[in-house]
Amino acid sequence: MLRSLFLSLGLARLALCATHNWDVTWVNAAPDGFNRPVIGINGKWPPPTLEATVGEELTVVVHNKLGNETTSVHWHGLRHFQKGTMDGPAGVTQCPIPPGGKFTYQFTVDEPGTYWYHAHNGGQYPDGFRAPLIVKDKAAPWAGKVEAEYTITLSDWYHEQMPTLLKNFQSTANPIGAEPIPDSVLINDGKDATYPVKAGKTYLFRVLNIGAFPSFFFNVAEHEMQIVEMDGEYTEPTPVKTFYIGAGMRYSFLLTAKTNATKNFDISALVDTSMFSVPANFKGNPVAHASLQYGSNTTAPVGRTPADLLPAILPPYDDATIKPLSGEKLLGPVNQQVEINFDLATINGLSRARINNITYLQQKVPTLYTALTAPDHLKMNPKIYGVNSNPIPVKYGDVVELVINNFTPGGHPWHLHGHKFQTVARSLGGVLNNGTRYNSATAPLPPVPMKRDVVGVRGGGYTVIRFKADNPGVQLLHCHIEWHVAAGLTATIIEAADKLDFKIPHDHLEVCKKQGILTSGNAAGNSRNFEDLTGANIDIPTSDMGAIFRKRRRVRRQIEGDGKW
Ligand SMILES: *[C@@H]1O[C@H](CO)[C@@H](O)[C@H](O)[C@H]1NC(C)=O
Ligand SMILES: *[C@@H]1O[C@H](CO)[C@@H](O)[C@H](O)[C@H]1NC(C)=O
Ligand SMILES: *[C@@H]1O[C@H](CO)[C@@H](O)[C@H](O)[C@H]1NC(C)=O
Ligand SMILES: *[C@@H]1O[C@H](CO)[C@@H](O)[C@H](O)[C@H]1NC(C)=O
Ligand SMILES: *[C@@H]1O[C@H](CO)[C@@H](O)[C@H](O)[C@H]1NC(C)=O
Ligand SMILES: [Cu+2]
Repeated sequence: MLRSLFLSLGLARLALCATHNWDVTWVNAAPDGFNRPVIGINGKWPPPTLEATVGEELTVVVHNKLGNETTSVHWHGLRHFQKGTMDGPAGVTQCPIPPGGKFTYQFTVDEPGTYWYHAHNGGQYPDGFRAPLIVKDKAAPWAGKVEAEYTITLSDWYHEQMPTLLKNFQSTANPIGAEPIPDSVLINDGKDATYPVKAGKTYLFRVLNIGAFPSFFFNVAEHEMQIVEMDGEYTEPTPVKTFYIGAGMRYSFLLTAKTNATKNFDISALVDTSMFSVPANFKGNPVAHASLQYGSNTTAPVGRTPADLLPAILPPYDDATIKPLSGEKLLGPVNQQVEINFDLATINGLSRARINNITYLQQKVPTLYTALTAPDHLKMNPKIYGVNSNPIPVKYGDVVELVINNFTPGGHPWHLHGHKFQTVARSLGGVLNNGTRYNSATAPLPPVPMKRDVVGVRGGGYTVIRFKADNPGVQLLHCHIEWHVAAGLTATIIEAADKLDFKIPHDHLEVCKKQGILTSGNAAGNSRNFEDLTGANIDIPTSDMGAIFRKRRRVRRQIEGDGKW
């Protein structure tokens, strides 16, 4: 009786939805001691950690009050199942939100776990617009077993702002594409975070790499971590000494506090400086520290050095050995296999990334809007999306296998929007395992593959992933290193565009109109003849900051005449 009364008053529903109003503005912050403008929310930085419960509807109304930059928000890891209008990448599923503009994101979070949100517009998020998004679950495998839950963010940090860093990076003065090197690395956007624990109790830690570029080795002194979640996917409990976490990835682990500790313990995130073009040019402390604090003793433990950490790091453990708790079996048979061959090339004097010889360029109409407005018989024709969006159509219900071949010597964390995917094969690296290509006919495939939404592809190696195309929409596939996104390391999965069953909300179209951006037509904005791509974006922008960067030209390991990466 009481229940039906609540229902009729709409209270039951109220409990399951939350509205957040965000004023996005510049604020000042000094997370590593250096004061600089950063992008905050409602006057605060770091931006708030969003918390939701699985099944809840979230509404976030974004008011862009930056004054001088456009923005957009991506909900990293949320799949927006069969509702792809809220995913966030500007130029892909929406127009950028102009200064003064308002934009409503509204979606139901249907999967529990550790996610994050970040700006997805012109390389903006490393200026501070990123934070965790935690989807709680009363039925989580650790429910009732943990004393408390903690969230730990890791990131690189820069004193210069992204627009300047990006201009210098994509400049003819930097033809080998040396990435900007961070000034420091942070835990929880600051220094000396402490995590109080009580003897004998178990805690859940959620660790997120919300950075722009490097990976980290994460270790807690003299404590074992039991991994229970990766990228929102519950895993079989897996004990590890250290894990390696690339940009965009998340790991949750259980840690049981000692019963007889007489001191506090160092928590370390060691940045992988080998990813930097010249490791010695990183001038910060390569280890970000926090402390595991026992009882009332508030004295910080002695922070460990990279040399101290080395024994715990080697040999590097392989995340592919961690299985999803669901036991989900290898998807198959494969209906469509796509090769993603990526490399570097100097185009118009700029260091660009290419996928199958094409560098990604945003098109004149957001790709989702092209899909929604194209005639039915052309929706799955890649041509209409523009050759430089690297469009890959996949059919509804198909098991798709992506073979990602890395023709650069560096490792890259690849992210797919709209799905958690299975990783079915990964080579050790070296120029495609010394000439051995992935062969689906002979490769030994795991019966239960690991599942996540960002996966490492080793330098000169391959990683093979599978997913079921059950989420019609436009899903980006890209390296999560923000510099590489700027250099064009992105493809666009045109997922069952012939089965799209949603409409664009009015305020989404409004922000386009305000800026004169077309909301219908092919990649070139032609809505009369979708097969005429005249005017589509095919030219690499030539930005050249010139002299400043030229002075700091770096000598780097070269491969086949290209840069390192
Ligand atoms: C926008 O304004 C902020 C705050 O004054 C400033 O720090 C930032 O550099 C500006 N951005 C651009 C692209 O001019
Ligand atoms: C705490 O107990 C463990 C396990 O019994 C033992 O190995 C360790 O030496 C003890 N440590 C201290 C500081 O007493
Ligand atoms: C408190 O913790 C510090 C750091 O681990 C340790 O050096 C010190 O011995 C501890 N003090 C006490 C009274 O347990
Ligand atoms: C890429 O271009 C090169 C020549 O520039 C050509 O040899 C190669 O076959 C092309 N590869 C693909 C996948 O189109
Ligand atoms: C590839 O071959 C080279 C030369 O034979 C060898 O030094 C290297 O270890 C090999 N790499 C892999 C990943 O097998
Ligand atoms: Cu990359």
